[in-house]
Amino acid sequence: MDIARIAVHESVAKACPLEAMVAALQGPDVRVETVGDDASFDASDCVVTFSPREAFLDAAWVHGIRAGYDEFDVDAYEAAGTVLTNSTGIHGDTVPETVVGYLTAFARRLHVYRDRQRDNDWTQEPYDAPFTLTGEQVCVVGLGTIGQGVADRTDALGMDVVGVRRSGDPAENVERVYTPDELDAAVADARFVVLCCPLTEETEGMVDAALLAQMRADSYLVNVARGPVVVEDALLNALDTGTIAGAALDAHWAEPLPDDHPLWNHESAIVTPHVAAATSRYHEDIAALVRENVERATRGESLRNRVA
Ligand code: NDP
Ligand code: 7N6
Repeated sequence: MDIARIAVHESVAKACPLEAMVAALQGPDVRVETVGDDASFDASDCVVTFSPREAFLDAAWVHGIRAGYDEFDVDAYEAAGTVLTNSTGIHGDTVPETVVGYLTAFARRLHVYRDRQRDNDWTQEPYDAPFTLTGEQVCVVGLGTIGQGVADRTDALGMDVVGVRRSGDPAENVERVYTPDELDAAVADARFVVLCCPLTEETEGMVDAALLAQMRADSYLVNVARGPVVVEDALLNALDTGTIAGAALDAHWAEPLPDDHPLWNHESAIVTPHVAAATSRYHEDIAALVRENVERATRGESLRNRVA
C-alpha cells in the first residue's frame, strides 16, 4: 500500500485540536492536510478520523482515533477492500486513572463533599458511609488495554480483582477470570463492576435488570465502555430503588446526555462527558500509531490494530 496523503477529517476536533494532529502526523514522504465532508478520496489516501463517513470507503486505509469502532461498518470496509485500523493500546493510563478516581470518590465520599462545598455545607457523611478500597472486590469486565490498566491499579491499591473476558485466559493481577456466560457469578461479590469491553452484538444490553439484581446492594457500576452496554431504564430503576448504591458513567446512551436526563441530578451518580481518555497528548499518541503504520504499509507489512 503506497500512502501519498494523510487526510485528517474535521471530526478529529472532537478529541483534539486539528492543527495539533496535522503537525504531529507530519513526516518526510506524505502530504498531511485537513479535510471536510466535501472531500473525495482515492487509493493513495489514509484518512484519520473520529467518525465514519461513506466516502472514506474510497480510500486505501481509514484510521479511527478511538479504541471503539462500533460506529464503523466493518462489513462495508471488507467488501470495499478498505483497511480499517483503530486506536486500542493508547488508553492504558488515562482511562484506568479516571476509573481509580471514580472508585476513590465513591469510597471516600468525595463527590458528596464537592457537591456540599458549593453550599458552604460542613455536613459530614454518616459514620458507616465511607469505606476503603483496600480489601474490596472489583470485577473488571473486559481485560484488554483498559481493563488490564484498571486491574493493575486496583490490585496495587490492595483490592481483590476478578475479571471477565471471552477467552477466559488468565490476566496479570487478576485473581480469577470468568467468561461472559459466568457474568452473574463474576459480579456477585464485587463492590465495583467496571465495564471496559467493546460495544458488540454480544455486549449490547449486557448489564440489564437481571444482572443488576445479582450485584450487591452496596455496589457501584462504572461504565467507561459504551452507553448501550447498559440498559438505561434498568440502571435508572436500580439507582432509584437501591438495587445498587451508585454508578459512574463516562459513556452514555446519547451524547451529549440530554439536559433533562435524570442522571444529571442523581445523588448517587457521577456523570462525566466522555472524557475518561482525555489527555493533552492525545494527538501525539494517535500520530505515533499512524506513523508506525505508514512505515509498515510502505514496507508491505500488515498494519497494527487492523480491524478490517
Ligand atoms: P481492547 O480491545 O484492548 O480490550 C477489549 C477487551 O474486551 C478484551 O479483553 C476482550 O477480550 C474483552 N471482551 C470482548 N468481548 C467481551 C465480552 N462479551 N465480555 C467481556 N469481555 C469482552 O480494548 P480497549 O481496552 O482499548 O477498549 C475497550 C473499550 O473501551 C473500547 O471498545 C471502547 O468502547 C471503550 N473506550 C472508552 C473510552 C472512553 O473515553 N470512555 C476510551 C477508550 C475506549 P476477549 O476478546 O477475550 O473477550
Ligand atoms: C476520545 C476517546 C474510544 O473509544 O471512546 C473513546 O477510544 C474515545 C478522546
